[in-house]
Amino acid sequence: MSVVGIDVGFQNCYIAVARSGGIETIANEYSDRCTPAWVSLASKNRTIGNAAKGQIITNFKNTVHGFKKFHGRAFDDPYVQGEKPKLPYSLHKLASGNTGIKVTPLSIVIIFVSQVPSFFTDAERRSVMDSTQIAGLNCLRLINDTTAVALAYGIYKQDLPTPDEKPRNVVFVDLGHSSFQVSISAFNKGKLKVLATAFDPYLGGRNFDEVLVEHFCEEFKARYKLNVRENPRAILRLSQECEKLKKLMSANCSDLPINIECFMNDIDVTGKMNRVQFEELCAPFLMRVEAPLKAVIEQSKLSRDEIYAVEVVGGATRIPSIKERISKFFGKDVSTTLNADEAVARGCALQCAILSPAFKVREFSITDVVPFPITLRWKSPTEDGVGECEVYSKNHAAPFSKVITFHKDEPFDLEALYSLPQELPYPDIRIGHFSVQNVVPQPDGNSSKVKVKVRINVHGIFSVSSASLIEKQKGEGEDVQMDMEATVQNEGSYTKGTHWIAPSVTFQASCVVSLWHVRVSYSVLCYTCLTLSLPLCVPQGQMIVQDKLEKERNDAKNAVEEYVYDLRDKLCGIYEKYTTEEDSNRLTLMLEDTENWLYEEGEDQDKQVYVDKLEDLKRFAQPVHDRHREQEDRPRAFEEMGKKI
Ligand code: ATP
Ligand code: K
Ligand code: MG
Repeated sequence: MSVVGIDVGFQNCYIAVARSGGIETIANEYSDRCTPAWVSLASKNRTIGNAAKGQIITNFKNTVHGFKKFHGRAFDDPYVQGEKPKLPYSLHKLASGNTGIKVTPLSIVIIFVSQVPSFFTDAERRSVMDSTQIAGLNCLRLINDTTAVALAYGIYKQDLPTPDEKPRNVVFVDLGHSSFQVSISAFNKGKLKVLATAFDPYLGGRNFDEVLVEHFCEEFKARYKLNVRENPRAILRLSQECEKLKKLMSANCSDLPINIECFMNDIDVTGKMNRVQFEELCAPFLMRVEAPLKAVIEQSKLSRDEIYAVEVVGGATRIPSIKERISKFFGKDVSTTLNADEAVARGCALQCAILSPAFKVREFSITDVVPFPITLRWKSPTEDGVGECEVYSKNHAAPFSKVITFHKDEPFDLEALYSLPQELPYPDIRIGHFSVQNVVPQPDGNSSKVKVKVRINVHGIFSVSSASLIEKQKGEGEDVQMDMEATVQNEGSYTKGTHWIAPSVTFQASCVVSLWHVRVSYSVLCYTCLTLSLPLCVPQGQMIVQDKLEKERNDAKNAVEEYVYDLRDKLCGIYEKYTTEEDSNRLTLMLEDTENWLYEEGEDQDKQVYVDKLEDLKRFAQPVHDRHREQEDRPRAFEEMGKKI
């Protein structure tokens, strides 16, 4: 058994492993502990990490990054639509309504999963569970970024207050490439309790890169008359240079240069920027740092002087003015005692070691929170047609099960949804639809008591997990629960794809809850790291099959492409004298159509589609082939005949 913690960031991935000597962040084949969250698909192979990132300029259409936020998202989601024009690769709508990435739909996450899975809340977390399942990984827990960091902070502290003393309250801030998360945890010996979380799901280092890109696009337009926006490769190169510049400015106040040779139209470009200018340009983003800090402290009901420390992690917290703002808000210096890049992965590995029987680790209990309140809704003949109750309030402890009692004389349906649409990063508030079946009235005709159990599990996933009917015993006024304790046969079944198939839940008793529909297409930003335990040799069977299929598909596509080029060459060459002008024009047109098709609709089709296409082409061109062969063969035949004679 290997005990592993994985942090799949929007930009960077880290993997930590528990060993007998402690937690170790492992290095990739480039001896780098940071692996870019990039995948590149060339026609015949795929690359991951640094190698993939290296292909961004040459193979930008098929080099994918930033896919973490597409987990479980509907294609029509405003976030997805907003990202679309910024991406060098294309997105498309899957049959389920979810977002697919055009290189090889679905398989993008699968491919990555073999190395490092990624994920989030209901829809996203389910999507991640699919991915880990497909990769054959055994995911023990999905854990909050900031909660993993809190664990990495707390577990080694020898001087935490005893359980009956006042807890030590620590703020954790994680500003990554794409999102901003804050939490407050209360520590006592052997345990941590998250008090509150807050976030800006759309604030991260990338915004600062984009500000610089925008600035230099304008500048280069004015100075060099270059329309950079029209050239995706130039934008990519400029983004890389701007990110470097941004990092340099964190350590340096003076003017810093940006130089790109042969940027566009063989023109070399140069520019400069200093930190003061940079902060002015980024003011709108810098201003957004405060809101989550304010929200988290208000929700925790603590005063600022009850905060013991403010620990910052995530690459973008290195921007000096971000640190200043955080420090000013809490009225104390920020601490950087944790490894800003690796803390999440290390916390995950620690959690995994705690959960794994193979390791003896100090016990440390974690209570997390529900980030968004959840409501159950049902049809009701009395309460204006609809009854509802909030089952989990904001910051309610998680994982957590609850029992809700209904008085019913027939089967009924329950709908779970997020209570506060304005708090969600997505427009879709639905979580799931559940049906409570086999409910009958009491023998005396009165309605029955039905106890319904709801649960937020250890991954932060919500479900209606069981229901039971309570029968009144004759003669006695008391409720007695009959022997109909529910047994859930399987907690959920996962199928290939990015959508989750509802679990079939069966009960021994007459009362059944069946989840008949869960189509989730929103997600929440806080669950972004994974604790998983995987056998020493990861079963990659499915991966290999997937790769093999992908290779065959690509080969079939290439065969079409090669045929197009080959025939085109021959039409102007050896076939020229065997085709009429009309035939030649017809074939040329068809080749052109096929070529266009390959770059558009035909870019991403099943193997059979390419095989059929090739057959079609060959059939069309057959008469020309035949005529050519006949002509070639005739003299040869004569020759041979001559020899015989
Ligand atoms: P997320 O958590 O949003 O999914 P991530 O985990 O991939 O993203 P991190 O690795 O924590 O993100 O941070 C990457 C970001 O930090 C990038 O935007 C990067 O440019 C920025 N960054 C790293 N070092 C510095 C620095 N010295 N100064 C400014 N920004 C930096
Ligand atoms: K990271
Ligand atoms: Mg991160």
